[in-house]
Amino acid sequence: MYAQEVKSTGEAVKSLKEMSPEERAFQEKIDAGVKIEPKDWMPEGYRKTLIRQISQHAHSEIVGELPEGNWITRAPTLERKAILLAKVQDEAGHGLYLYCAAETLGVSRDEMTEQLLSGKAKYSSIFNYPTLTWADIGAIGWLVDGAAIMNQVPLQRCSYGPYSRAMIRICKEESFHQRQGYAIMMQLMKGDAAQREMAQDALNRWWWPSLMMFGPSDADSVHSAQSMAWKIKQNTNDELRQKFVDQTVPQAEFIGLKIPDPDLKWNEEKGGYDFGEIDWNEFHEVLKGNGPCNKERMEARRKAWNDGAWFRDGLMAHAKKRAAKKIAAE
Ligand code: FAQ
Repeated sequence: MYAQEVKSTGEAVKSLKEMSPEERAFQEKIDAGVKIEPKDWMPEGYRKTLIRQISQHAHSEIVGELPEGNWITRAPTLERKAILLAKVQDEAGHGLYLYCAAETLGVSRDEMTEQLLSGKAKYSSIFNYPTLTWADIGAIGWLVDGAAIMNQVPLQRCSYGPYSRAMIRICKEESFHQRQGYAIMMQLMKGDAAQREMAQDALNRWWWPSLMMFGPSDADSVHSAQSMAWKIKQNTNDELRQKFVDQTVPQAEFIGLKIPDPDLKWNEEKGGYDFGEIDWNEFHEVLKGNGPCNKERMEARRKAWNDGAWFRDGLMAHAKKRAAKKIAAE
């Protein structure tokens, strides 16, 4: 099977011969490009992989509101404030579509939140970095949303129907997000020396963490081989990272920004850029909770969850009362 060509440290992908009849029929459906829907039979591993990925994706959208939310009150103009407000609201919407898609796999919203707050579920490493200046809002839109789109466009073709459909809506909005970020950078680069320096400084700080968003290199990716066999993922982490670099370097050059990588060089033979080694130690430290803002981000999510307890309790009490009334009337 094609997926075994991907190097992986994870479990070996079963060949068709090793599969049970049910698993084989499932794999044949996937290979034929038929979408899997919530009530269809699926291997437990497929369900678990999707719950893991979709819920972590949802958490990333929600936690991802925090770095940008930091600048809503300080946006430089009314227009920029309105745009940023709309973008941050979009991210909340993405989180909600994704939580709903995960719920179709039999996990509840409360369980997913529990997993985030207990540290069992991850969220994207990128959101553990601080937003120090207005240019960081440009860099997030341009680079972080740019990387998110690169990863999410293929997810529109994911084999699981509800995830694939959620991604179609999300990608439309992400494209606008990326353009607004690039527009901020462009505007700053047309400004004075201090503004240009601010834009360059933001690129210097966000470039490498953006490359880390695509996940570990293919040799270290635990889940890629199986996820590709199940057509949850269509590309490896390194393939998407390379596409992102190739797309972004000319955009930086066009507005006069310099990518902070002395090893960056066009490679005629491969038709793409060679780039420097990612600091994987930094990536793993951020995943372990030791990034610059991990504690702050989790505290904010915990506070939001605790502050909303009265509202959830109220809703439950109301629902229970209505249910009791209905039973009494029957
Ligand atoms: N950060 O074996 P792989 C956005 C974990 S949305 C943290 O390669 P996989 C929108 C991975 O979970 C951004 N953890 O795993 C926005 C696994 O650990 P686990 C989020 C990471 O799943 C913009 C372990 O490492 N997008 O930005 C990261 O095959 C602006 C081994 O890795 C998605 O979630 C990381 N960067 O591939 C919002 C897209 N990378 O789970 C606001 C959907 C890897 O076993 C503002 N997800 N890990 O404990 C995916 O496509 C995949 O899950 C990957 C990882 C590609 C992220």
